[in-house]
Order: sequence, then structure tokens, then C-alpha cells
Amino acid sequence: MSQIVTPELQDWIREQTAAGQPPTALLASMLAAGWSDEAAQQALNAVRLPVAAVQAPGGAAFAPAEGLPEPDLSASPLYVDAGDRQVHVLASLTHPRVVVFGNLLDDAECQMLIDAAAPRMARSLTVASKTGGEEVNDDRTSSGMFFSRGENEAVARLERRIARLLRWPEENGEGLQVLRYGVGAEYKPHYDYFDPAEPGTPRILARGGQRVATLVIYLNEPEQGGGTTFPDIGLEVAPKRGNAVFFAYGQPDPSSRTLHGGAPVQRGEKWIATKWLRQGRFA
Ligand code: PD2
Ligand code: ZN
Repeated sequence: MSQIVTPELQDWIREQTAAGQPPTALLASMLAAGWSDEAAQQALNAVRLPVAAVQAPGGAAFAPAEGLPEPDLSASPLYVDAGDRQVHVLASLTHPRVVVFGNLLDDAECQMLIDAAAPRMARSLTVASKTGGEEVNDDRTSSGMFFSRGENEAVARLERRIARLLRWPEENGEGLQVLRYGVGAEYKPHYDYFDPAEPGTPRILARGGQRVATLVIYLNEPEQGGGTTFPDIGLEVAPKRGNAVFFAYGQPDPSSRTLHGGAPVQRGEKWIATKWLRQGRFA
């Protein structure tokens, strides 16, 4: 059997999705029809999500990406031109899509973000999936703050760089979030997309649709612990200053295999900046 993602297969996935079939059911059908797990997941991830209202990125110097945020690694480059910086490609995985970058930020930029965020830190909230509001959650023992998009020159420059690197419109990004974890603080494994089955999700999706990808940027180096873990695929990314881990999820479903967490900091402290990317314009 051919395991290529044909237009017919893409149509079938779109039709089934429109008819209300969740990705897990589509995955089960494909496995039953003889597809390998990897090929079936590849097919699901290759299909563009239905996007209600994606705005064109006014005046952006690149074509908006088809499908999902994705750096151009087609020629297996060591470096990707992110406009004002050559970002290093340290490791990549196709299913799920995970890319570890080096040299995304220099030390001075990391410090500038920490210094600007520090006076504004408060105990981190997570989205309350029942209501679409926010709540304190024991799974997330960090403190944090959000910059608004383009809030200062350092933030604006980083947002331009990320948009170029991941070929996704700046306008589709949420404001950069900065988190600080002290000793013992962690972020238990979770998915970053919004659970379609939760009653609060439609309210959240009204602002730019689903999240489709995450970029976690390390702003300092804890002395021990604090890696970003992906339990489904046995991956742990070390929190090295200026580096970042990118991952994308074509479907808001565990079949994306993007379960991930922030391991407890054992010594020192950990600062990160997270950029979440939406399907459409985040306003
Ligand atoms: O701090 C991390 O490594 C981490 C882990 C999981 C951050 C996030 N999720 C996040 O910001 O979504
Ligand atoms: Zn996360």
C-alpha cells in the first residue's frame, strides 16, 4: 500500500474532520486500513486545519507558510537565516515536528528580556478550560508575565526574527510570555493546544483560533534540572541560554505526540520566554 499523503487522502481527512470525527478516530481508521503509525500521523499533520479568518501579514517580507509554522530545513542546513541572525539548527525530529535551535538570542538579549520582565512577575496562571478564563494551577509552580506584541524594541526584534525563522506571521503570535522557575518549580506535562472538548475552548478560539506551535526559548541556565521533556518520545532538551525548542501540532489531539513539560529545577533558577503561535491573527 502506498503511504504517500495524496490529495484524495487529504480530502478524506478534511471531510471526516468536517463531519465531526476527532483525529484519534481518523488515526484508528488509517491503522485499521494498514497504514503505519508514523505514516498515519504524518498524513494527519499534513492536512491544513480549517482556518476561519487568517489575516495576511501586512508587508511581511516572506510568504505566509502553508499549513503549519515550519523552518526551512529542506536542504538540511546548519544555519537558518532569521533576518538579523543566523540561527543554528542543533537537532530535528519529523514526527512530531520538533526542532532544537541554537543562537536564537545572544546573552545581552536574554538579559534584557529578564530585566524587563523581572519587576512584573506574578504566580503563573493556566487557562481554565471549563470557563476559558485563567486560574492558579499546582501543575505550574513558576511565576510569569506577558509582554504585549511589539511592546519594546527587544521584543519587537525577537518577534520579527521568530516570524522569519518559522515562516509564520507575527500577527498570529501571542504576546511573548516570560517564566521564572525557582528550585523545585516545574511545569507538569501538558499539551499547549486548547482541548476542543472543553466548554471554555470556543471563547479562547475566538482570539486567533487554535495554537499550532510553540517556541520555548531559554534565557539563562539553571545549574541543574529544568530541561523541557517530551514523555511520549523520550526527549529532554537541555535549557541552554539563547537556545530554543520548537514543536508544532497539526491537530489539537494527543495523536500529535506533543505532550511536554518543564522538569523541576534542582539547583539555580530557570528563565524562559515562550511564543505560542495561533492559526490566525491573535488580537
Ligand atoms: O519551561 C519549560 O521547559 C516549558 C515546558 C512546558 C514551558 C512550557 N511548557 C510552556 O511554556 O508551554
Ligand atoms: Zn507547554
